[in-house]
Amino acid sequence: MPKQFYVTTPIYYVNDVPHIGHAYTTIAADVIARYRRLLGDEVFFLTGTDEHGQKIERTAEASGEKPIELADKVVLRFKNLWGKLGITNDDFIRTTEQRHIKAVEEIFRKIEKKGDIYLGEYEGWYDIRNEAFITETQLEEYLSLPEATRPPIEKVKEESYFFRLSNYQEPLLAYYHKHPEFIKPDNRRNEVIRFVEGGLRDLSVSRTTFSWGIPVPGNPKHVIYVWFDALTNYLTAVGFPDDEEEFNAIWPADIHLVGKDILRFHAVYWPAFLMSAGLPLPIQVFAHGWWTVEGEKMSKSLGNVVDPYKVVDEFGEDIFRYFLLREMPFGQDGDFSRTALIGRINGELANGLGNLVSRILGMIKRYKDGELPTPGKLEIIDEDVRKKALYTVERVEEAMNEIAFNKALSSIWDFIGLVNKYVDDTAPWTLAKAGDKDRLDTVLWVLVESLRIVSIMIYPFMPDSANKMWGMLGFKESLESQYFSNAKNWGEIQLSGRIEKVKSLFPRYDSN
Ligand code: ME8
Repeated sequence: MPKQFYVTTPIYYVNDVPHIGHAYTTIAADVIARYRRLLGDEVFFLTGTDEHGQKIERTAEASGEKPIELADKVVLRFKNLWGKLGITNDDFIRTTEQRHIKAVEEIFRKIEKKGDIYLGEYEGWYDIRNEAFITETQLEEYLSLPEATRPPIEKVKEESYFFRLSNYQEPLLAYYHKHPEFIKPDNRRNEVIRFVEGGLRDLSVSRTTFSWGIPVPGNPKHVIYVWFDALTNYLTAVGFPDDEEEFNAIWPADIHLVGKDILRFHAVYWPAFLMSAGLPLPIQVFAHGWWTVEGEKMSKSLGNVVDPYKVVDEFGEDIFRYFLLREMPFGQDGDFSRTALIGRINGELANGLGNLVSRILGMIKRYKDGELPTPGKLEIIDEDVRKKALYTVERVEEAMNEIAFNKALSSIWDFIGLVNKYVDDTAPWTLAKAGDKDRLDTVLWVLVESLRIVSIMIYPFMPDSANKMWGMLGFKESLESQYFSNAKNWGEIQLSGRIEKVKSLFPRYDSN
């Protein structure tokens, strides 16, 4: 059985409701999953929630709830949102599930057996917001931050189990060098390498001063460090430790998508735990950038947190998906603003794609009574569209391989621009008036073929609009039954059907 393509998002903390950062990574993962399925791959797409730890325990306490009650409530906000955003995850993992507790206990035992866990005492600082132990060097960085944005830190002194992370400095560096694609983008990879070269201290992997977590096997006074617990989710969901067959068919992950702030956990701690446990390492960890909002850092205290529910209710899932992936190159930072959003909707979606679709379908209704045209001999101007279509599909493939969503979309939109121009240049209305039926049919056919290809290419990004477009084209075969390679089969596929109803794909918005 060929290995499944395995893509993950971080599992999100349930102390807070979903925001644009959560939506961003999850949409990106969904686009990759849909694209891979179009390529014909078996895909396993995982997301979920991170429900243990001191932060969740404290948040629950503050609202007079049990941690599990808080988790049960917030998890629905995530699950419902993924439904609204068209997310096609194959599983949803919660770290409070029994299957996960078992997996964490098992990997802890394996690492202990290897001799990489010992009992000691942790004395130092802890950042509860990020659930992170702070080294002396990091402490200086923390103290240099403006107080308003600095995560609160607390001094901790307690008995703790440690993981011998220091033993993994050399193996990790060797691994990064041997696998340059392991950490992306390259500037982030260099940061991680510098961090590891600076020396690794053993990592505290248990706490005793609160209880909301998975007890250390054999010493229930300790709960396992929440990041040790959370990272293991990627194994739990694919059958670890009991279902070896499933595990071998899916693990290792092909790509872990993470925000830049949690790259260290995924690119340093996680591979070290896996090496220690004798398990294969993920193929790639890709760190994306952060959104500011209207030019400002997004924060609860500023009250500018973007609520994905509101954006979807106002604009719909596809527009949100499109904007997030088009506006900011994956891996860099960017800004979410209403002006930019409406600019892209009006310019690229309503005037660009929407207008093209309604123009073409309107002409086929008018001149052909909705019947799909068949072509005569192609002229040079038609051949140019064909060549550009093929060229575009290849650019999209390249861009998707390097997780450059914005490049893929901008190539597709270059093609849309070219097809719009082709309509103006060939002026089908003049052909209709002159009664040049053969030429008119050929031009309309080139246009239908172009829209067919555009539908396939935009499907991973805007599944709903792609399906609507495909449906309006009147093809009997479903878009979901297509492969990405069909976008390269210009003129080779005979799809049957007829155009019935033409509706507008995207509304225009007032720019104020
Ligand atoms: O970190 N722009 O959970 P979390 C873009 N439970 N992304 C943003 C963002 C912004 N303004 N703000 C936050 C956790 N994010 C852990 C993960 S995985 C084993 C455990 C991203 O709920 C951030 O980079 O805090 C991170 O990837 C996610 O949202 C926040 O997740």
